[in-house]
Amino acid sequence: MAGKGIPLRNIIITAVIVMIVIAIGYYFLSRSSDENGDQKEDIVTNHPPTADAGFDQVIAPGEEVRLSGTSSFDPDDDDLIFRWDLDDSVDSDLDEIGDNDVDLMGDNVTWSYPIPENTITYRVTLTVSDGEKWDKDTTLITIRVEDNIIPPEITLTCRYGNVEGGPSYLDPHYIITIESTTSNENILNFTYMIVDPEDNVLYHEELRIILINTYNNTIRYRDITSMGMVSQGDMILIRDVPEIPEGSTVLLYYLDGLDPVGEVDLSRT
Ligand SMILES: [Ca+2]
Ligand SMILES: [Ca+2]
Ligand SMILES: [Ca+2]
Ligand SMILES: [Ca+2]
Repeated sequence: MAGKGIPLRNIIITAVIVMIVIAIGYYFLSRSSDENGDQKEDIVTNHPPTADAGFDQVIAPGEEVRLSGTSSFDPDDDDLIFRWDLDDSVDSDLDEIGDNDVDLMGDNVTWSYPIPENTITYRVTLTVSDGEKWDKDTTLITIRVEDNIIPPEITLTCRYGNVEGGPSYLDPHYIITIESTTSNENILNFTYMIVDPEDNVLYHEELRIILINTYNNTIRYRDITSMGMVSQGDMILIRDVPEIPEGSTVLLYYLDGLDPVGEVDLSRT
């Protein structure tokens, strides 16, 4: 029993030693191979940058747009080159690719697009490069043109005479008629002005003030067609009183417009 026990113990001890040696060898072997792997990767791998062309922007016509690519980054902290293509629908360098043009360079750039007639959106493409690898990003620049307010054009005529109606209409009046208007617009949007021949302003107020048709008012707005709107067939009646002399001019203004949308001289002929 004892003779058999000794070789068995030796075998076990030997086996354990061998296993320890193998484990230690494997540990060092694997560690050194990892280190070699890492070193190898550091040498050959340049990571590409990530481009960030910034937020989409809405600007007014004629406003300068500021483009910033400073949120772009490179994992290796390489210096980056920034190339901006300001309009992907235009091929500035004539290579038949619309979004690869070098219209501007730099991390922060400014640009003024032409003033458009209607709202327009440009797709801007930023390409950032670390000299070897690159990335692209796009941002949308919208130049918003507000809906144009188109004022009506109003044709006025003036005749002089009596008006059908109550007692004060028996006095002669300047009868101003809206002969035509390019659009029916709310009376609240208008002001009127009466200036005498020396350009002194006799009246300047909102048209709605004279809409209330009381007989004794000097000036009345007769809202005959399309109630509440300045429309063809409506009349402005001006009683022939001394403070509004012949040769004065009646002017209609729409909203805050500087130019009158209609005017007529007061004439008795
Ligand atoms: Ca890099
Ligand atoms: Ca382009
Ligand atoms: Ca191109
Ligand atoms: Ca009307």
